Amino acid sequence: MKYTAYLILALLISGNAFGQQSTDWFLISRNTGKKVLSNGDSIRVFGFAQSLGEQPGVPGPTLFANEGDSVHIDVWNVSQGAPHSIHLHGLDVNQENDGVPHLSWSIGHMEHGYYHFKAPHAGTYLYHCHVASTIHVQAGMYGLIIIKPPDGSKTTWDGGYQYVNEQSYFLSEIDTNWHTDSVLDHDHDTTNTIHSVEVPKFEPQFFLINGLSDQQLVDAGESFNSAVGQVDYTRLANIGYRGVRVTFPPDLHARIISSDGRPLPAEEITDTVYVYPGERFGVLTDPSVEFTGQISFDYIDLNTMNVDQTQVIPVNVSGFADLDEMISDDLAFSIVPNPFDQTSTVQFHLSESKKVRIRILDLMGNEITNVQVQNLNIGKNSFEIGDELKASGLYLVQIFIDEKLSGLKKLIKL
Ligand SMILES: [Cu+2]
Repeated sequence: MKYTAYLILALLISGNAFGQQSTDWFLISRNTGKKVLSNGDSIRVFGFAQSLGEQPGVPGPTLFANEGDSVHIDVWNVSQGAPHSIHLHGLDVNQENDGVPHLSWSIGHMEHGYYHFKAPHAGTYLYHCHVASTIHVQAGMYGLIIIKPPDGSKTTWDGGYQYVNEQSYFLSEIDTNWHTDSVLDHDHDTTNTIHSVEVPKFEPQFFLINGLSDQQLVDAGESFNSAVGQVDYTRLANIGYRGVRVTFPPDLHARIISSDGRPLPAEEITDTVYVYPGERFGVLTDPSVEFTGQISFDYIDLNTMNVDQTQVIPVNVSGFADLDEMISDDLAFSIVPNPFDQTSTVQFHLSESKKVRIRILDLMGNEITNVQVQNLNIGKNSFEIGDELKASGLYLVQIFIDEKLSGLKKLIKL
């Protein structure tokens, strides 16, 4: 018993020492899914499920890994004849693992396909079937891949921005005329590079966010919820054929920080983000006032530049009374005493020389203090709070390290 315990421990340690964990994804490709649309109609879809008893969803399951992980995908094709594959969009995989037929291979009915890659830079990526991809993607064979930083923390990437919550808006469309048996049961011959399949002109009637549209979004309670002073991370990804103009309410203070899985050299402050087919963006928000509003998604026909349809996600930003505090482990950010009467001390730890700024907001969102902390040490530091907080009540203390919000705490003055 004793020896077994030692052996398991040794394995865990060696895995961590190399910083490489193994992540396994299992997907079943199906051709006989059903999807209910916002008008109540049910259409036939293709898609990916994670167990045999499960219906394939559109989009497919969101797959997670940490940067540096060794990722293995086992795809089992249970689809009555049609071959499928997995193409990892935006991930730098070698050709053998790329899922493009003729370049790699496709998976036949009742066969397994194995893909392997090392999880790249933390970010948002896509997977989709690459067999007759115009049809199979529209049929529903796509999903999101989210790569977290190596430690899996709520940080945009290693050394990036910390956040409290994250959400993804995955954009696509459905043209029901492409979901008939005659289109979906097309000629599956993938031995020819060029083979023609009759398809109707693509004129989508349903414009989806995370697979839902219109009343379905309302019924699912899809909403963007935050609090004053809270930093959140929004991932936008588009697998459709329309360009989508995403407009954030100005009070969310939206900033684009990454594009297609890579950090931008400089963040771009903008309320409007155009997400073209295949693109992904990372957007950081940090509202400074309490408000309700909406994020709108305009689906633009790229031939005519007309807006086909608009979907909305309601936004609710509450005061910071119910904010989730954000404390990173290595910063060891604390405020003692809290609640306080006369003075309180902000304490934090620095492992290297950084610029530190402390900002305090009152319950109305007014800035009470915003100072750069002087005379910093490597190791433990402290900053005194006292007279500047005149009134009794709740305050929000933000700590910025090299201008990145790195900690959020509530402070009560008695
Ligand atoms: Cu396919």
